[in-house]
Amino acid sequence: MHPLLLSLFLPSALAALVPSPGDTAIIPGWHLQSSLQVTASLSKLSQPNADTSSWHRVGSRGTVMAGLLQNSIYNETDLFYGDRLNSIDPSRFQSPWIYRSEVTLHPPPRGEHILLVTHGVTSRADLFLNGAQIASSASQQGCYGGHSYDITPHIRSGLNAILVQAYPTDYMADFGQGFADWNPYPPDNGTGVWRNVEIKHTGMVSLAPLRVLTDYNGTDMEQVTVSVRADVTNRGNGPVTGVVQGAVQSEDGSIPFSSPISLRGGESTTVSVSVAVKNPRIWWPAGWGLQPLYTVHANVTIQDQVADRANTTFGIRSVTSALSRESDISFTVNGSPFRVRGAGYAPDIFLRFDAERVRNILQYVLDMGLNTIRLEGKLEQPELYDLADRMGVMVMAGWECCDKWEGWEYNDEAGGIKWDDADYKTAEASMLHEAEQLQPHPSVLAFLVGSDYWPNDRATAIYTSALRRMDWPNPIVSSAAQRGYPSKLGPSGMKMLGPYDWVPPNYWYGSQRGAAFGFGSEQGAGVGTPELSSLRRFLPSQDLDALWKRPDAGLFHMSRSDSQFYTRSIYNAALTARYGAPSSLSDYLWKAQIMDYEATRAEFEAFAVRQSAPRPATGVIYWMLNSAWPNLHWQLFDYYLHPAGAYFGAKVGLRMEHVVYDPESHEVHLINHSLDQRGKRVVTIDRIDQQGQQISTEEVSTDTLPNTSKPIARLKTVPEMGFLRLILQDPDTKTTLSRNVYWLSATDKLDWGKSNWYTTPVTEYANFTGLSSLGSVELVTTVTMQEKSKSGLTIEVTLENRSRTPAFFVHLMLLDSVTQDEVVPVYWTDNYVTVFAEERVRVTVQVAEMSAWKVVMVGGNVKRRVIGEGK
Ligand SMILES: *[C@@H]1O[C@H](CO)[C@@H](O)[C@H](O)[C@H]1NC(C)=O
Ligand SMILES: *[C@@H]1O[C@H](CO)[C@@H](O)[C@H](O)[C@H]1NC(C)=O
Ligand SMILES: *[C@@H]1O[C@H](CO)[C@@H](O)[C@H](O)[C@H]1NC(C)=O
Ligand SMILES: *[C@@H]1O[C@H](CO)[C@@H](O)[C@H](O)[C@H]1NC(C)=O
Ligand SMILES: *[C@@H]1O[C@H](CO)[C@@H](O)[C@H](O)[C@H]1NC(C)=O
Ligand SMILES: *[C@@H]1O[C@H](CO)[C@@H](O)[C@H](O)[C@H]1NC(C)=O
Ligand SMILES: *[C@@H]1O[C@H](CO)[C@@H](O)[C@H](O)[C@H]1NC(C)=O
Ligand SMILES: *[C@@H]1O[C@H](CO)[C@@H](O)[C@H](O)[C@H]1NC(C)=O
Ligand SMILES: CC(=O)N[C@H]1CO[C@H](CO)[C@@H](O)[C@@H]1O
Repeated sequence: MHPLLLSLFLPSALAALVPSPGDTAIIPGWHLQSSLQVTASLSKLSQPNADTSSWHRVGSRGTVMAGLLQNSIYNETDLFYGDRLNSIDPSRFQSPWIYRSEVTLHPPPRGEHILLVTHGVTSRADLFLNGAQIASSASQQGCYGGHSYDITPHIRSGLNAILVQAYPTDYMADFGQGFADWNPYPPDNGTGVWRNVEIKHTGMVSLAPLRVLTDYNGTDMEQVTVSVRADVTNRGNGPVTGVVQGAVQSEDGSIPFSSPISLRGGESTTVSVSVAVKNPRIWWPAGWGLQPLYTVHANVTIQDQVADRANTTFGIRSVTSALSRESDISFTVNGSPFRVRGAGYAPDIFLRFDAERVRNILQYVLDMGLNTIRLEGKLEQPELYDLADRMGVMVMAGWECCDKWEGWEYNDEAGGIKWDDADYKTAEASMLHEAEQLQPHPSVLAFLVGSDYWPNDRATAIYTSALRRMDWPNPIVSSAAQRGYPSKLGPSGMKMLGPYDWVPPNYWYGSQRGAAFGFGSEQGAGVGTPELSSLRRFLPSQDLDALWKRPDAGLFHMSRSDSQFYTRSIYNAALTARYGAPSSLSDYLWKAQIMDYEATRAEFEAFAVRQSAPRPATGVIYWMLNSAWPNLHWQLFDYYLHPAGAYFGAKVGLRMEHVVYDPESHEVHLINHSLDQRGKRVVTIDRIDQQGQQISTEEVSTDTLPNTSKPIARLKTVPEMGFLRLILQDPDTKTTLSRNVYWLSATDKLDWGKSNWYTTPVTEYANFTGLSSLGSVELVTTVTMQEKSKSGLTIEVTLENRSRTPAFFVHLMLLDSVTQDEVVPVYWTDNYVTVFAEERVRVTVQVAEMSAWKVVMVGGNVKRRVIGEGK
């Protein structure tokens, strides 16, 4: 082994990991091996001298599959290609796997303690230290089961061996993180030490993670009371007195606090200390304001000696929820109605956590104009919540469906397996642990204690008392659906009525099922087709062919083969009927991007239009934001972080100030999601025919109001085929706030009565086939680099017509001139644009630093060409 690598795994014999009370350290890495490869007993193997040099080396946290990938036993590029994931024999994951580490520790002085702290091991684990078993899988259960074990009596001076035996995971029988029908399962079902394990050194009294409550309620307050809650435990047998002290810190300075404590032997209690924060800095979701954060540091001292320390960051903000007369849930943040515009987050299929990747994902969330992500039972690493706090993205957390987590009397979600007494204990430990982790984060909007189904009364009591125990400051929602509810919590106020597969844009303007009223917890037209550059990385040529030649083919990179969404049949039937049969793969993908753009734009627009309706649309979660692996649907950008049609449709539909056409009422609506934009606005409504001839133009002057939508005009006739261009301007500054182009035809006819849980069928499709035979046009383009700095570059592209015929759905790509690959992450202000006669459309693109670039333009009726290059 490389000496450098070796040194990473052999802790220096001198430096103890946690020398003083108050110190906490993550076990930095593990040796990993299958129990099938191990002959020695676990008590032998967990002795410091056991030889595991032939085992795999892995980092501080990772599932078994993540570890095997890290050790090149498998290759990700290869596993993601075609159906090669199927080539892995799952039987090697049906036996336990062993994680072993050695760390330097010293037996602490009398009265001090060393704790081993877990945050969940999937599916359950036995823990050993220096030959002794310190916990068994009877208690260390579930991917969120966080526990701490006092290991003081077993500590030796020098190297100490820690061994974790992780048991296999069956999603139906064990508390893991399952993927339902999202994608094929990882062969190990997520088994292993997927979250960090820590060693903590405390004095006689230990301090649990801090919780923070404030009395801020959304009205202007000159002073806010911040209460810091700390659970203190006397680990000794005799009484002890001491002081909990600390400070709340911000840019404005530091406010100290302290509170004497007096504990009997073995006693635990909660200390609550309050400080007054004058002129509080309020935390806002992005788009509404800044994200100022406060820090609390606290310690507990006994006779002036620090026994333990803790710290956390928090934000001052307030979240509430309420049910309307129709039982629709709505949220407020800092007193203003917070319309959830969100999407479902997927972790990596092997649960690998790359903070930079997650930061990019959240940056895409903000770039599109979304304000929330939903974690459907995929509660992440702590870094995700820190990022969300700093970036202002709200997080709707909760448990997952379709497996062990919902093994209730009244459903068959867990394949019929019901919870036993031990399961309720695991659920309680999981809820306590996750609530404790999430409690101080200002980004957390709510916790959903059920997903497709509500928890039974026994589980509800356990969940709610665990949340209360952790001073949960946010709404608790009984499920993400309307199927039923525990009386203790009442109706969820959320609907889960589909669709999950393709529906036409006017679906969202209906009055049934998933249409834009109330709160849709997971719904969408299922779109998210990647562009060719991404598809080539995971689809063999026969699958690329199948995409456009075999519309009903099952595809391994759609949902699981046993699911409704294994084929693209519904989508493809609509694509062919509406845009014409694909003549090639590139024609198919061009049409797919048009379909995807229309679908996401319409969903978000309808929820925006209906936010001020008599039965308001209060929130929507698009199903989904991203995928766990390279996928063909249910995503707003692909696994490789390439944004395509679905992304830009969403981005248009989510604009802060926007102008929208309702295809059912033929009304034009002015949308405003902001809280502080007020003033005169002018909307220009142009009707243009397929040849580019202007049919009519109309200008409407109006005043805009915050957080509302209102109708401002109505089209009198709708042409068989043509375009509608809406432009929203601020007349004072002459700036264009939104430009929105629709292609119109007679709308699709929906057969609502034949709706099922995943779609509503169409009996007559819109006819956009004419768009394939628009005459070819030439665009005059200019590409200029506006800014180049260490932080990246900004390039401006302008597109100007040279003919009367519209240039339809023009895709712009920024390539790295060296690799010829598209650059990601990439932030285009707009893309897939349509340019009319006498019009100049200007867009900009921002990327991180790069050496040489070129911009390529491609579209249905413009010739593919490089339109600009630079260094
Ligand atoms: C995985 O395989 C691909 C090609 O098959 C290769 O280019 C890549 O370097 C491999 N990755 C690793 C980590 O070995
Ligand atoms: C993973 O979970 C599924 C669903 O419960 C189960 O059928 C499968 O056997 C599990 N795989 C392993 C390796 O245990
Ligand atoms: C918020 O608290 C202040 C001060 O206690 C009170 O006057 C106000 O009515 C409260 N507002 C709401 C919305 O509860
Ligand atoms: C304990 O907290 C007090 C008050 O914030 C602080 O002054 C002191 O430095 C802290 N001690 C340690 C060791 O962190
Ligand atoms: C806060 O506590 C964590 C451990 O929970 C520690 O890693 C970190 O260094 C502490 N931060 C400060 C500023 O003390
Ligand atoms: C937002 O709209 C609501 C009506 O839905 C209104 O009561 C509230 O005052 C508005 N908030 C702001 C900040 O204007
Ligand atoms: C949205 O509301 C804000 C806040 O009042 C206002 O400044 C802005 O002009 C409004 N925009 C539109 C399009 O209504
Ligand atoms: C769709 O429109 C085209 C003209 O753009 C027309 O030729 C065709 O017949 C129409 N298709 C149907 C099914 O109406
Ligand atoms: C740059 C350019 O050629 N612009 C043309 C756009 O189309 C109109 C006619 O509709 C011409 O007048 C412009 O010259």
